[in-house]
Amino acid sequence: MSTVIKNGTIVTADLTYKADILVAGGRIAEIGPDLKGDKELDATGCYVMPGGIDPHVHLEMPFMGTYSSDDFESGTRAGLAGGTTMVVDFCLPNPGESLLDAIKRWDNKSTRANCDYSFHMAVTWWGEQVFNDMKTIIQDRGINTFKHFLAYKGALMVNDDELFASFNRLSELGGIAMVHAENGDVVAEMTAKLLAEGNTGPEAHAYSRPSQVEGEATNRAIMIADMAGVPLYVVHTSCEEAHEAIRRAKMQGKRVWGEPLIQHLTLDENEYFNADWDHAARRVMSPPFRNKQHQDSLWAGLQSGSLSVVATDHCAFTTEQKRTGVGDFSKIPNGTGGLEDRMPMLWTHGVATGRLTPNEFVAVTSTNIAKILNCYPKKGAVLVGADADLVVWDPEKSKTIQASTQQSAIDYNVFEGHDVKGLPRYTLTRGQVAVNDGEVQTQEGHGKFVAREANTTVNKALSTWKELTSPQPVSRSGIPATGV
Ligand code: DUC
Ligand code: ZN
Ligand code: ZN
Ligand code: ZN
Repeated sequence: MSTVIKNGTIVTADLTYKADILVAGGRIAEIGPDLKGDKELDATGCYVMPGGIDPHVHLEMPFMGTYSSDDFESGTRAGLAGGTTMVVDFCLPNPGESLLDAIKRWDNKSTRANCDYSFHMAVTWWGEQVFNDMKTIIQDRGINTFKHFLAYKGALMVNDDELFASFNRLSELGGIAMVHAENGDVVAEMTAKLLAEGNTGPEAHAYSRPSQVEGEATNRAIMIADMAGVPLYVVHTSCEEAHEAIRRAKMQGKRVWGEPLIQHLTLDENEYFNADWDHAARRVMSPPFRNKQHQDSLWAGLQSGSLSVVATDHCAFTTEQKRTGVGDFSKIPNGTGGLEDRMPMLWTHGVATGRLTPNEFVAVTSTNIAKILNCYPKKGAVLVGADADLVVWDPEKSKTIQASTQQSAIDYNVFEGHDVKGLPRYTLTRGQVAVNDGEVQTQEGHGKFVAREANTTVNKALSTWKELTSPQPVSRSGIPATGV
């Protein structure tokens, strides 16, 4: 059965034009005027765009003594409701566990996905097994991105020697390095000091991770990636110091990308102050929300292209889960939701305010990350042959965000009460209608894994450094001339 999307305006990362789209067999079969299909979806007054890709989610993730509450079913349903048609989750091996065993657990969880998905692999420990498994994960499993936590000391954190070893291995194999960039040693010290001084409330979480810890770790990761010759993707860039390091690296010709979250773009540190315990704790995430100056920096980065992708780090915990941290902020499970709201919030605060063009919106919500992850143009494109992951976007449709009507499994929403204008009329996942005239009609298990190949030829870091090959012995004789 074919479906035709009629009377809409197609918006891609670089073009805006009027045409119909014929969808058949889960893919885009034809783009042009006056197309006919078995079924019609009316896109009058709407933009037809590539479905959103959220490259940073944690669904049913074991973390801080519990599991994040949205799983692959509710998480992808939330995504589709908001126009997101693909998510990328992080597979987290336990200490000492092989990467191949860890991926089996993620394979089992993800069978319930309503839309397509892929995985990043996390490097949570280092050893010969990980070194060997990386090759299999890249070459046989189609996972070319590896995340490293520079924070969460004593749990997920890797040290610089491990980081350098892993980056070198990725450089050899054509993978992409990712980092959660916060200095975990400094955070641990500051946390202990704050607690010892009696600062136990959720606002102390923000004080324990100032922007400098992120700026330092981002710059360190960039320098280490440069020495290893590996491209680097910095997740949840939340502050000017980190953005500055990324900007500088880009100007120097290094292949480095930064990913702000919709939460950091639209919510600020006041959420932790003058707020009751639950309100503040529900917003505890790492990095924490920042002040307006940092927000302005992130918006400027999206406008200038120094920041490339808007994600969510969707990692949703219920109020009950958050309350584990009453009396000790360091025990509050870190994480916030955003999958359903990323696209409407970015449209409302980005496009409707004139900060971003609709084409830039498509670039930062879908096309840029599809290219970085090496799944373009299967994803992130409106092209014949591409997967029919599409959103028919109604710029006039509005709502007030409310937990009571959301798809997510948790009992609150960090954007509660925000008005958004710009919502999906239809969302299609590989041609199947998952949002039908605003109504969510997902199919559990419809989602398929998206394999992504490594790119060994062009995916090197574009460092200004020479390749660090074996050093040549230098023969010197005599006394150096003055000044040498
Ligand atoms: N930050 C969070 O807030 N939650 C999940 C992991 C992370 O890095
Ligand atoms: Zn992180
Ligand atoms: Zn994360
Ligand atoms: Zn708002």
